[in-house]
Amino acid sequence: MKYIFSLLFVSTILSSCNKVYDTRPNILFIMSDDHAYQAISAYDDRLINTPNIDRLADEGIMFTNACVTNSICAPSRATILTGKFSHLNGKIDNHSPFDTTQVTFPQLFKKAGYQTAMFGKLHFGNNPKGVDDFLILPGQGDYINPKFLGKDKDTIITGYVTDIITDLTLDWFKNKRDVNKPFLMMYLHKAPHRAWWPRADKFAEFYEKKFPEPKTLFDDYSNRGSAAKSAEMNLLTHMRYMEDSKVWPATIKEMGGAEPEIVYVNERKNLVRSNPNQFFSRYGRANDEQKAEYDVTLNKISDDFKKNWPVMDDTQKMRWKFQRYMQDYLATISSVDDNVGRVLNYLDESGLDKNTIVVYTSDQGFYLGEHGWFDKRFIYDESFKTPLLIRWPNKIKPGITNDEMVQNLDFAQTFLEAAMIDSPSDMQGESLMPLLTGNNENWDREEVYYHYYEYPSVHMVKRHYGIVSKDYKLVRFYYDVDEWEMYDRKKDPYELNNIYDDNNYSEVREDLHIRLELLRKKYKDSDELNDFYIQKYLDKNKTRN
Ligand code: SGN
Ligand code: CA
Repeated sequence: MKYIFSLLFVSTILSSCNKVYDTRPNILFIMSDDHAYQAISAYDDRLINTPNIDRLADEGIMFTNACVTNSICAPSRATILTGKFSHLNGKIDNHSPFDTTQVTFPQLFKKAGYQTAMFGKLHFGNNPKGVDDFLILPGQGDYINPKFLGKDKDTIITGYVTDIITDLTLDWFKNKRDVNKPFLMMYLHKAPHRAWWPRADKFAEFYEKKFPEPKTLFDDYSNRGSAAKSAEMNLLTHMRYMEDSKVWPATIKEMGGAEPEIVYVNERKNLVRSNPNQFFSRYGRANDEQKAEYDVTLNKISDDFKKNWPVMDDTQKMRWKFQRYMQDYLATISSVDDNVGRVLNYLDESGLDKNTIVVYTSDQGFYLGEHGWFDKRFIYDESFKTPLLIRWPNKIKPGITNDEMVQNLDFAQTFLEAAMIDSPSDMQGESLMPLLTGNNENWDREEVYYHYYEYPSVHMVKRHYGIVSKDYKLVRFYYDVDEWEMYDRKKDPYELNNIYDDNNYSEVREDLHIRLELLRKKYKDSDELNDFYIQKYLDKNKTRN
């Protein structure tokens, strides 16, 4: 109700000049897919320089403990849209359907008179609700000459996906924006998702670079439970020379016929082998001219592989794969950064910057070789945390850093409050407004809740839930095991020592157990719900067989 009054207030003052202006702020929500905070120079400048994304840190707020509720793509997006945990919005993993009858925050913006649009990767559905205009990638989408799903028709657009999503966004700003309405723009990048295909010129540029290895690249997973040991996301064992490192399929064949290194037996006792079709479904999208450009670097990679692979030991192979991984991953980030720059420049030139809240985040973090891994899913920091930078001129003091435990769960309510729209009472987050406006004394959250479900599935990260405060992390892995882990985040920032059974921490442990139970009650999660989702998984698999 209070917002209705403030709106009337704004309208009345301005209508005295014979025109009613809507002064509510615009929102530009920029999200990339799998962008690790380690690959944003405002957070960490050892790997890459991202001057454009860094502008948001310089001119706004940077959260260093921002995290997700469930570190995987579609569930993260469902949480962002609904303001609810996975166990309530039902999108617990990438496979389960999203219940489109639910209220999502863009619908509330549209209803409240905002003009709304979405371009890029959503990851589920083909008809996002609450957006006036959209072109979205089907599922994961493609990097090269991607297909987009539209309101009226689908279309294939020639070019590189990150540039295209930006072109669409800029075109909307320039040609479709209703100047009488505030806007909500969801500008959603596909990059840097696996298989990390850069634009051809960046591919060539980054192939020449060498990157520092993380301290835990050769982690042996000792002092932890079975989940870290059995996950299938190790660079040496599970990353593929062909599809990931981009060695030509023909070269792989020539080198070993049966592709000795690339085949492994997974937890489900399946033989996993490289799939040339997967390689060609990506590279093969390029037209002849694009292929010619890619081929220059692809040939270099394969020549190098041919020369070095036969004489490399496992340590050297790990290092080789790490460099290849970083070269491509960071090359895709470089395009994201350039394109964010294009959009920020447009805001400056058009004057829209002054009344636009710009948010940069990712659907989760990612491992860039930490613990020897790629991918995400775990509650361990690199995938649990996510970048979060917000600029809002005259509201957020430029250049501030904040280490509160904030979550993607909070986004919907934050945006709604900023736009003076009431949020539904069943949303589970908290508006970040006190932290944005420097009223930190009005923020009293001490810990957050996390729950990951997608198991058994690709990368084989066991189901787990837990509580995380600035100081500690307590986690329960369940389903085919029942194991607890606990970490001292301040003393053990690399999370190498499970202190669950350490008597020096028994009081902290008991306290965390109680707090975890309270959080589960508060957010309405329970063992019954775990059983419900496990049964759903089992039923689905039964019908499949
Ligand atoms: C694909 C990837 C996985 C990734 C999932 C989920 N394999 O299966 O590495 O974890 O998507 O990603 S790939 O060989 O097909 O690239 S998510 O971002 O959609 O959650
Ligand atoms: Ca993702």
